[in-house]
Amino acid sequence: MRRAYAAVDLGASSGRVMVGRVGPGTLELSEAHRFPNRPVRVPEGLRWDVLGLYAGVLDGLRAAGQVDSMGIDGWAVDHGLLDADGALLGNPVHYRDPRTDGVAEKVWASVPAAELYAATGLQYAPFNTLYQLTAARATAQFAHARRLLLIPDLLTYWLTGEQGTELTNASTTQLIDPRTRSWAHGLADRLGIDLSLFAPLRRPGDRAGLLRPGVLEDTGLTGPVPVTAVGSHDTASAVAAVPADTPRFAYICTGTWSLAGLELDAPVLTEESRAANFTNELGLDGTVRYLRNIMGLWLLQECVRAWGDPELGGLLREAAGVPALRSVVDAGDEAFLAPGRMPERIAEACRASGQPVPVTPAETTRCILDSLALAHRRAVADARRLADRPVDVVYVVGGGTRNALLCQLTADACGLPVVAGATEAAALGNVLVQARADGLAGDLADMRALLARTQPLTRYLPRAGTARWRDAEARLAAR
Ligand code: LFR
Repeated sequence: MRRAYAAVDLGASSGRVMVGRVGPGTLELSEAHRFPNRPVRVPEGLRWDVLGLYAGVLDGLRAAGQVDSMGIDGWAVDHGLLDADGALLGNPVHYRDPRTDGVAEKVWASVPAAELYAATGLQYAPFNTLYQLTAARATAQFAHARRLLLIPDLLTYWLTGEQGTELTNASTTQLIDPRTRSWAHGLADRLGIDLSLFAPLRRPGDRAGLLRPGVLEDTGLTGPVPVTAVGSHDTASAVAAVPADTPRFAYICTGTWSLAGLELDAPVLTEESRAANFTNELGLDGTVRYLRNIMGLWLLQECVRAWGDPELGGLLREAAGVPALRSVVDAGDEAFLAPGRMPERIAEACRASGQPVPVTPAETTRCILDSLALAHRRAVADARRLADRPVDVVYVVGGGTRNALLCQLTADACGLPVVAGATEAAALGNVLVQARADGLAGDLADMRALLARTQPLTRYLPRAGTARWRDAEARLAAR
């Protein structure tokens, strides 16, 4: 018997509603609806159009048709604040909004960065929820806030009327202790953060609620339709869907970000790990997502936007013909976080480091892809060293798997075979957690075996010339 699950996956540039049909040993995924996610710049700053996203979810559920359950995953750290009546206070702030500039330093004055890392294992990123809350503290909106819901939990609340805080996404707030997998009470007390702002924790596989009658009416679905908590952090769902057939793998989830690292069964909280800015986010079944955030295809998306949206295929073909590794930038650099002027900012970074300045779109594209591959190489090597784990193969999942040049360059740079597939990894992980809650899938290894059997995978072998990547890495480090 086959069952149907709707997976809502919200990315930084688009949202989609996918339908996964799962039976014993079978899995098919199809797209019901895709809609743009366009952040809006208003006088107060950069905001998410969360009502537009919710409308997209409802449209998608209608297009999906009758399903046995649904689940939502999305990007991390961002949230809505609710008042005492449960109404949303304002549009959620975008993690690229500059309100957190300089905030981390203020937090570190009361809790040093090393102590924060020891308590939470979370990388430094200016947008961690902890810093966003600190930035919001003095606002009128915050004074009225009685509840904070992370974006997938906010939409789940609108769909079901039930409030919760899903654990994998909660781990990106920097208020969770990755050893106990529960709130870091001591840290929150020291920082004056009231944890009762958060709804109770729930875990992937838990029942989050049922679609409200009004939602059934809006979508044409017949109830009861359960909403299942999935790995609601998109990266948690994507890592769950890495189709690995060996434990000796590294993964790179590619999309707006590249998230590169290892799946571990315990966090790495050493000072060396903090210095390397590795994060210990929580995954399914007691796992830890030990990874580094790399700017990812955001760099290219922003350039393409600046160039007036040329056709990507042609641009990538031209970029493949540009000589390799002429100039590289640090694709982990926070300087690239904000939107705008990306081609110029990349050119400036090359100029400032005494490298040839890319001029044409093809040259800039090549610089970006070489830089991403180099950052992938560094992240995989650092993760192996810091976690003391062997790696034989790198799995690339997510939207970047469509970019064959990036996959090949990643194999070359890492000096390891790359297996690319599961383009809609987050949706696949989302579906499988729902199927498992229904008794149709087993443990993580079982889920991965099913994916390895059902997803088209492409293998890229490293080409000769690893030394050139080592040289480029040394060049970048010397600057
Ligand atoms: C990827 C992602 C990353 C997170 C970033 C901001 O979509 O969720 O894991 O660091 O977005 O939320």
